[in-house]
Amino acid sequence: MRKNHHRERGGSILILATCVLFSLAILAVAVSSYVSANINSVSWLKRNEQSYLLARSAVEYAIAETMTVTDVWYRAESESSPTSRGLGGEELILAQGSAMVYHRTVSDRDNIVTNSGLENEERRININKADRALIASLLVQATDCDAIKANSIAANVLDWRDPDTEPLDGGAENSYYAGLKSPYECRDGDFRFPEEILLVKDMTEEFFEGIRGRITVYGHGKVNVNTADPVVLMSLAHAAGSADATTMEAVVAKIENYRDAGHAFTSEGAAGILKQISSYSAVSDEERALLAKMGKRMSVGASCFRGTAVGQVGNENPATRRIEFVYDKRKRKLVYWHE
Ligand SMILES: [Ca+2]
Repeated sequence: MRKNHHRERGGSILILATCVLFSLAILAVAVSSYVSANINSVSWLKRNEQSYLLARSAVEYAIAETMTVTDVWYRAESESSPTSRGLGGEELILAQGSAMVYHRTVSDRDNIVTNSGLENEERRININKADRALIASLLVQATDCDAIKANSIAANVLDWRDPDTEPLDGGAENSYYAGLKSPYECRDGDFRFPEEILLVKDMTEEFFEGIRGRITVYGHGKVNVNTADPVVLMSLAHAAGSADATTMEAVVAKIENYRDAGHAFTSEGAAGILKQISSYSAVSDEERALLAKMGKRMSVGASCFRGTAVGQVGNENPATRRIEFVYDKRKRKLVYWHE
């Protein structure tokens, strides 16, 4: 009897000890995975911070490169040769990881192209500076908007940004926006970012898709004839008015051919542009007249640059950070920064 009692006690102690050991084992596993998870997250946070700093370095490097460009006409695009390095597009390889700047553009016929380096912002039309004719022409050239509608939307764009509250012919001011089901105020000031144009009366998502890569709120307001895409060039021709389609197409083709041959326009004004084209291909009187009119909306300079800097650290599960930015060389400051 006594012996059995001892055996039962021994059994209970063994079960208890096993339970304690089992619990300790579970605790040890839990602690170790907690510690390891924390080590991993600390390590990831560190890599994340490093990749951010690398991206910032790439921004600084690209800005420094814009300072070394003395030619005002510098063609920032490298679309003619996608493998060549664009301005500020050198890959920085450091011990911790790598960083570089790239930009994406809507190319010739609506293809998205990724290029190394910076994009010249003056290849786009500045919606804070463009006149009604140019905004309407862009809508016609870049979307399926008809001319009458485009002219009305262009008036709405001008009303949105002008300080007065008196609608232009066919335009819309605060009286229209206040009467909407979900009313909002007309800006009566400059667009702060391109997407704001979606608030303008009759601007649809579809129209915006066509123009988004071709508009900006930065830069001096004239379009750089060295970097503008064919749709923007056609809009400039169209906005000049009066020329027939054949003349407009011929002028745009001659500008493109001149650039594609590796030349750049170097002097401001229609006369300089015309002189350079004439030295390369024959220009008819109609084309000459059209170029003279286009000249007032064109420049040859690049002073604003856009890019996306990407920093990356680690091979497996790399930490990646991106910074999209616009640098205004004339103002010597970053005018747009998005992380
Ligand atoms: Ca207004």
